[in-house]
Amino acid sequence: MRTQVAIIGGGPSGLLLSQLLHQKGIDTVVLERKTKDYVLGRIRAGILETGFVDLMREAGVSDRMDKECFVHDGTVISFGDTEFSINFKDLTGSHVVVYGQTEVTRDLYDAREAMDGKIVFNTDNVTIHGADTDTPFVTYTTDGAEHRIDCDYIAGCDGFHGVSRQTIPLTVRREYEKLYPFGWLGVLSETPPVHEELIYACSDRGFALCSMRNENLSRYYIQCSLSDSPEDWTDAAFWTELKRRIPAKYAEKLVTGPSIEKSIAPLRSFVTEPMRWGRLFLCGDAAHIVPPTGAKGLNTAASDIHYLYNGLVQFYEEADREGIDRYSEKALARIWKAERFSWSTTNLLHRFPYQNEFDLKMQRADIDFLRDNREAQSVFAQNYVGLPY
Ligand code: RFL
Ligand code: PHB
Repeated sequence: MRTQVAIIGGGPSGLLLSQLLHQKGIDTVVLERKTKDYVLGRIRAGILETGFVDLMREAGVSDRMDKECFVHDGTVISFGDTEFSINFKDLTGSHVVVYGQTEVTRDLYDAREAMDGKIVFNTDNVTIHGADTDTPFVTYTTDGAEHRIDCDYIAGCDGFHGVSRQTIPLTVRREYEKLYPFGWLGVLSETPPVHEELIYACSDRGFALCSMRNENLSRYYIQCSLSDSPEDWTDAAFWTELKRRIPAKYAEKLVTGPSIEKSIAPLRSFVTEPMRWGRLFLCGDAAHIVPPTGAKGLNTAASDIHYLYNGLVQFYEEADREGIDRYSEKALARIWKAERFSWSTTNLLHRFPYQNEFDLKMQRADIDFLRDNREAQSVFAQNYVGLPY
């Protein structure tokens, strides 16, 4: 088989790239290790920057999102029983939207299928060959048979545990990582959200987040120990702990119900450099991870896709390699800023095991400064709604 761009990974990054390139007449094949149902069963991000929304529109897959998403003009930050709002609209003129990663992925799959896009599921042993030559190809097996795809370029959209990053030799690749000493326990429940805006809650007992998917679907998180497993937490224990971490006014009106999903995610900051090796480009979680506190994971994947898509179009339409040659540099410049925001918001709002009384006072002073200072709020808001591409 031959294609122009072989895409490894059928998550949001790979599907969005495939769909955008298709609109420009550029041929792709997507290789996905799991089944479609498995990919759609993962509950992940919930907040989209307007840059992401614009890309979905450009890809021609925004109809349902435009109808069903919720615009959020601000967010609440609380500490103990005190709270304040950061008004994105006043401070930046922009906003974010609530539309889950599951829905984004479903819309992209629907669009790819409607256009007969080539997606191969259940692929094993995906291997990249000759990425640093002019004749790269990818091999894989499905149902015991080996296949080969010859291509011009390879997009490594296969997430943190994929093969693409590992293909880049260690003599070329440099990795930067920070692990945090806690995880997030997340619960999805068919209950109305406790508040119309998200609540990022810092408390003596640890961090909590009240988020949502729609009027009757709520997503809540609490900071938990890395040694915990979801089975350690009954629904009742989860709700009790959440209520203790958010202001009483919200705890009193929180509607609880059975969890329909419960999982723990460890928190990590990670960047690999460069994001290009010859004809292989890394995108999304394959190249970088952020702790979810700033809601940047999926959104940084989208900015990578924006740079790569435009670079590839520039190459195929104008025979100009400038965009692809500068892909890594452009993507990394934006990613490091999202890494900084996600890291600093995580530090601001979580309890760390080694914090002493002085550290706690510093953390509280940071939150008070954000509450009282319009410029500090403006910096937070600019980062949250998304830095320009
Ligand atoms: P994905 O979504 O991981 O998709 C990669 C796809 O590649 C496939 N794959 C392979 N396919 C073929 N061959 C191989 N060898 C392969 N290896 C892997 C995988 O099956 C998968 O389908 O990466 P992508 O597309 O870059 O998208 C990135 C986002 O998914 C990610 O940034 C966010 O979901 C991060 N994230 C969150 N971000 C937020 O903004 N807010 C959140 O609340 C939030 N929660 C989360 C998250 C990530 C989590 N992970 C990675 C465990 C919660 C979790 C649990
Ligand atoms: C979510 O709704 O899953 C969500 C929202 C905001 C975050 C992280 C996760 O910062």
